[in-house]
Amino acid sequence: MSLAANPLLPGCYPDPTICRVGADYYLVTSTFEYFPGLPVFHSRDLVSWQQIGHVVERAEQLDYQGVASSGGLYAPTLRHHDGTFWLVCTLVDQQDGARGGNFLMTASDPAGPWSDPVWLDAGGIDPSIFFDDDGRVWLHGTRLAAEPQWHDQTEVWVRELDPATMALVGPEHVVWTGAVRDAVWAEGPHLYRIDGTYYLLAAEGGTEMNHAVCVARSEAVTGPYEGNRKNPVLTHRHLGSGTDVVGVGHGDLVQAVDGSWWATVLGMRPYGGLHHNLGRETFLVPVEWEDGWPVFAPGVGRVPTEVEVPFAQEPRRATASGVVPPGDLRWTSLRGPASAFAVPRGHGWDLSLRPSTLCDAVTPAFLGLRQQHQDVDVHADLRVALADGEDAGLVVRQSEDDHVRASVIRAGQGRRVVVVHRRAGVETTLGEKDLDGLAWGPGAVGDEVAVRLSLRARGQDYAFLLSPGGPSGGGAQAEPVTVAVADGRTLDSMATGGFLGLWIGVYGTSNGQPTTTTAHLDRLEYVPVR
Ligand code: 6LW
Repeated sequence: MSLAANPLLPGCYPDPTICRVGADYYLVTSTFEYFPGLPVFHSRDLVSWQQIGHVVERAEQLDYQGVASSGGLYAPTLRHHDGTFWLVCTLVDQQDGARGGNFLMTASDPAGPWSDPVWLDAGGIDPSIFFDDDGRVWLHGTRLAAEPQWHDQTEVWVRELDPATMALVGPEHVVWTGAVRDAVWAEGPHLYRIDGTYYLLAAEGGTEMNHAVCVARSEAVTGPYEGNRKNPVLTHRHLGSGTDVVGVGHGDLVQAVDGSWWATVLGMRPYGGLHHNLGRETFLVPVEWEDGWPVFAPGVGRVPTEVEVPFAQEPRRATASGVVPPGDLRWTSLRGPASAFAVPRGHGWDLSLRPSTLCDAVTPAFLGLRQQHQDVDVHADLRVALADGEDAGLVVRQSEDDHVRASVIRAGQGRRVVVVHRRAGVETTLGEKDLDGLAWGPGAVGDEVAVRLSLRARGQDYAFLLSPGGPSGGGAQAEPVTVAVADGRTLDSMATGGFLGLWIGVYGTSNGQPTTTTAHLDRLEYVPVR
């Protein structure tokens, strides 16, 4: 027996989808504008999870340049059938909708490589795929109702997919609009056949405080579906905003090797008020069957902090910590591969500055990791000889319009570290230090400035610190200087809108000018405190 600690995946890992192949479990989550996209995790026991790859890792696979933050890759579904892994997902382009739609990719190894997309002739979001025992394949998804009876009413549709041609065939069936009248966004549907009955699991209420998991069943895959009178079968919406986990919904079911049932769901952990800077995270919930219906977290009725997994042998996963080397799968860029501007070197990266900035919905020179812990220290040892008008540094990122940058800047001969808060597109300087005026000097060789920029996140206080850098690791010895403290309550999606948790990363830009400058990130350390 072993205990799974919830969340299974801390940080921005929303819309989890899970499947089992023999003794192996695989899980994928949404990634929106980040690249590589759709991380694939593996476990042998539902307790310890290791990332093994990404579904989207080639620029040619999908083009999401220009797609603004919180557009991009939404709510995937992962399934395995007959030796092949199938993934369906939506690329959302909120700007003009000219690109994107629902697509399907396949792989023989879930670690990759995954195929190029096959675009599906189906609108809406949250596609899912179901392989019936009789060999037929059914695609389903959600979209705004054509003739809504209430605000944000959606409908879940089901249509057959011909796996030979990957084309949708036959009539479409609208099977579900939610369990509760007036419920917004019946979404994230998944079909299963269990003991001969078809089950439809779907979220509703929207992916914030009113989120819920509901279930319906039918004798035929195309319906009619009968809702469970106990719906919603899992929600935290009645627990109030003061509860530890909120917004629980978007479930997917898996049966373990021993016959037991489990669900993955998303939820948020607010702190410092109703703010959830880590985003929507992946949780595990035990499921049992009673009278032909699933009961989520029996006897408890809510997402447990720890889940007993009787068949698990392995210990809990080690907490992520320390230096994050270039090969670490946590590194992500934006909308395209980091190889366009970054080269691994030693424990870190050489980062070629780009004219694009963090405010542009393209691939700026940015490399970051999810903030996975409320209290965390992140240290970036950075060396750079900037040209006039360029800047490079550490950033806490929600989006193009909302982030805080602690940057080395050069204006004329003056070199400074400046902390700028971009909030809803408007920039405010929170603090600055003149590097040339500091007693310890910038640790510079020639024109090069060597500094350690640190983020010390303690709850909603995001302090940006500066200490001397350089190969001697001076940053570890000198007492850091606080440049500014940003209020994290302004950065989470409750404050900014959107679907994402925070990322912490490094960046460099020439602010629109041609450049040959390379910033050297000697190493980045991510050290969780709590
Ligand atoms: C996703 C929807 C949802 O498409 O949020 O929580 C949307 N559920 O199913 C974006 O993650």
